[in-house]
Amino acid sequence: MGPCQIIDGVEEMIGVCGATADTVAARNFARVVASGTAAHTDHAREMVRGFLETAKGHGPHQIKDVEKLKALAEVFGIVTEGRETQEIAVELGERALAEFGKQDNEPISMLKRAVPKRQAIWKKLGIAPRGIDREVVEMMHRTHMGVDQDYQNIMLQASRCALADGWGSSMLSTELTDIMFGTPVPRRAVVDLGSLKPDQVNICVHGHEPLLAESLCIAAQDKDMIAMAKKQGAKGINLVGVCCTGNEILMRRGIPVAAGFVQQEIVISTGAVEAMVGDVQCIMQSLGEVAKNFHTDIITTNYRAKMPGAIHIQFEEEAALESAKGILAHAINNYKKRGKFFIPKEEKVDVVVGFSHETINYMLGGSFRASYRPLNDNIINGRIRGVAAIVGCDNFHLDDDAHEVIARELIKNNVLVLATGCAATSLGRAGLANPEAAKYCGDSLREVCEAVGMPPVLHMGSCVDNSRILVAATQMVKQGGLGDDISDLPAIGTAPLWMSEKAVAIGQYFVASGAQVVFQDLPTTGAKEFNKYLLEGLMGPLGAHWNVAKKPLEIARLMISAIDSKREALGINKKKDRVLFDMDMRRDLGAGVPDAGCQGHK
Ligand code: MSK
Repeated sequence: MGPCQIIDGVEEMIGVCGATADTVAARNFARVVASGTAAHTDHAREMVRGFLETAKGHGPHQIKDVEKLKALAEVFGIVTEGRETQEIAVELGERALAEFGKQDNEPISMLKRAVPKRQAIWKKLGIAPRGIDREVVEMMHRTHMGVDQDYQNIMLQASRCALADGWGSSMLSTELTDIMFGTPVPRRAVVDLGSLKPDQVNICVHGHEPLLAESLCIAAQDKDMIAMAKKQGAKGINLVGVCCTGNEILMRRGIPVAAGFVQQEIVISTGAVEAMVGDVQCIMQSLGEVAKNFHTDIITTNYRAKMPGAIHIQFEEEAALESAKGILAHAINNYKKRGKFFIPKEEKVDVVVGFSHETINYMLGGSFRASYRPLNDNIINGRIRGVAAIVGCDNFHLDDDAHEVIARELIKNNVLVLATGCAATSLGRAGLANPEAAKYCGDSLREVCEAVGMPPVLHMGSCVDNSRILVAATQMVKQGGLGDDISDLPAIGTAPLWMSEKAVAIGQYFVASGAQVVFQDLPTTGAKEFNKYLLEGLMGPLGAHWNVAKKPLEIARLMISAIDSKREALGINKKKDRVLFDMDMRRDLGAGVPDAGCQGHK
């Protein structure tokens, strides 16, 4: 009678209640989506609450991107003309907070940003999310024993729940975080363990919510805190990031990322870290055990996430700066206890990060005529074969260079790569997120990268920031020439080393938005019909489906072949003679290429 994990064809083919393997697997899969959505949603709620406090003038942060504030206010139908920034921000914060607990049946506001065809698909299927929390609750209810027994119907709610994440909580979090802390712009930074400093107090910020990390960044610049560090014999305070909170401060402040998910224990084992400060998500319980061998303190800061062996110092949002200083003081007092340590010198890789969807506009379109036109034109004329997202976690299932192998194969075949999360850290470490990596690209992508000075792998932020990819894909469709829905774009995503439930929620919101995704496995293979439905059947209602490929190169080739199929459907797959660029043509590249739009595209 459960909890049920039954497998097609193995002795009992149905549960005592009559549930089939397909029903059971669909329920479990949908619960994974709900859990991932809940994680992003709870994170986003904290960010919205922090934004509202900031809008009201409380705390150490400010409204940094007023233009973006107004643009988002318009999505919510908030009047901006003739109003003070603070007034707009407070109304936006309140409206955003209401999206979580909305009880009417109207779709959440951000869905309006999607292209009309996709909105119509959601409406027809009845999967436009209504309230963000409500979709998680309904998913949990419908997968309770004896409720929804039809795997196709379960997947409708799984899609609605995932969309509440992608177009709801994650998108709200990214946008409001940008407004508050600044929309990322390209900047040089470093990744990996070499970012630890031998003669400074090293503090790692780990987890996901940038409210803590940003407050620590401000506190670390405080002259009293620096003086305190010097009194202990250190030359200063060195903040570095781990996992996605690292990506948040890397994107906005250029603060280095020391490690992704799988290296979090290694950072401590350098012996050079005074404190690892975490909030929520992806923080291994083993850190406490590893830290016992060193002077490092593990400091938990969120009442939701405590662990044995850690010190808990609650981060109080209402007194953010004071909380941050208290945490830093604790770490500083640890400096004198540092024993033998080892910081690998050779591991210090340059990256160029900060590719928000707005940056892509300016980068390719120029500051005077920012648009996605040049990107679309370069895809239409074949210089860029398509766009691939490499996102999500790292784990120990596959070869640990899977991200790199996939990315190298993609860029070699002229596919532009967008990266987020620990995948982006890993690609940064592999040396692919800087403009010099253009040399690894196929000829035509290399020409584009060199002309614009951009890396072939664009670091777009943390795992919550996958919503940037939804916006970028939507902009590409709206720009014209590449069909009228995300499902028409020569674009595809992968999370080859996924391990977090959030990655499954992300995968499902991409599929429900019309984008194909590839994972290396799914926990559904024991239920043949349901598995087939995920890998093929979702194409019918959603225009996209999941894919599975085991080996990194297989994943890359599947992605290239999916991109080519979309190019063929758009009629832009004709091979073009290679044209050598003179200086004028290179200059023009940023504003659209001479023969753009002449390819007979739709
Ligand atoms: S931290 S969810 S391991 S990307 Fe966002 Fe990295 Fe995956 Fe956690």
